[in-house]
Amino acid sequence: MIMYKKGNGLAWLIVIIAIVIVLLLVLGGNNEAEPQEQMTFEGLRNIDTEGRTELEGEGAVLVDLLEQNDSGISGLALLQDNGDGTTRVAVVFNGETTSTPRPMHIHTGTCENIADVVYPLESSVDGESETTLDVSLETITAGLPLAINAHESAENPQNYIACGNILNSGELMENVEADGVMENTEIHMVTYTNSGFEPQEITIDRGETVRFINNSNHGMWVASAMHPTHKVYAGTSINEHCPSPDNSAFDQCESVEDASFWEFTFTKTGEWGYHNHVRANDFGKVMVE
Ligand SMILES: [Cu+2]
Repeated sequence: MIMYKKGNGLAWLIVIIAIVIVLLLVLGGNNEAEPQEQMTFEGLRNIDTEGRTELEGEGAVLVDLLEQNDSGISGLALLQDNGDGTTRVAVVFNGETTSTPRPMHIHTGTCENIADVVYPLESSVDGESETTLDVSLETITAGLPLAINAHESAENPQNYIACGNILNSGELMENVEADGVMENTEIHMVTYTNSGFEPQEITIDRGETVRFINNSNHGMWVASAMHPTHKVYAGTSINEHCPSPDNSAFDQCESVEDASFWEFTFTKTGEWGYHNHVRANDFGKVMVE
């Protein structure tokens, strides 16, 4: 009798687990099939860190457009894949005071070193612009480095008013030569903005590289914990390991302004805290497995 009851209970448990699994699969499948919600200009203007993280989690790319040449105009661009081989690019500007249309393009290169136009965008009018590009977001980000640039007016395109580097929110595969063999290696992106490092924590495999991209208005000097000695990763202090031409100390050893990046390849497993040595309140962590 007792044995029979036990068996019965187990059977019910299996049935319930099976129902839960089926429900999860069905609901999960539905979520994936839903097209991404199109963010309004108003929504983009008022987006917070949580909203940004959510959008980036859905595969969208956000680009901070920083003021150039004292224009007083800065903004945010959102690139969202429409799932049909097209990409929506929505841009909002703050500080816009005239109704002059601002020509905009996606260029190759970075804001520091801007090159040819790859994708023209609709001009921004009253601080708003929306374009549908005939390419998938994957195709766009495969062409990095890219930058979104806004020009003063059709009459004065040589005057830039705002610019932002397009940074892949995920990873970038890069061909690197190791021991004479071309290998595909993963480069993880961390963006340094005016509000700190993003993402603040990442997990990578040993031997992989993290690219720290300065997309802020000030200097970036990535350095291992602890400030100010930077001893944790290398075991040596800043005075002993800087300058570090072999780049083995997890210390950038200098502050670099403008759009630029610094890379570090982690050869030791562990949890490696770091900070911006010239703004030590901004910090992050790389978990190497
Ligand atoms: Cu420091």
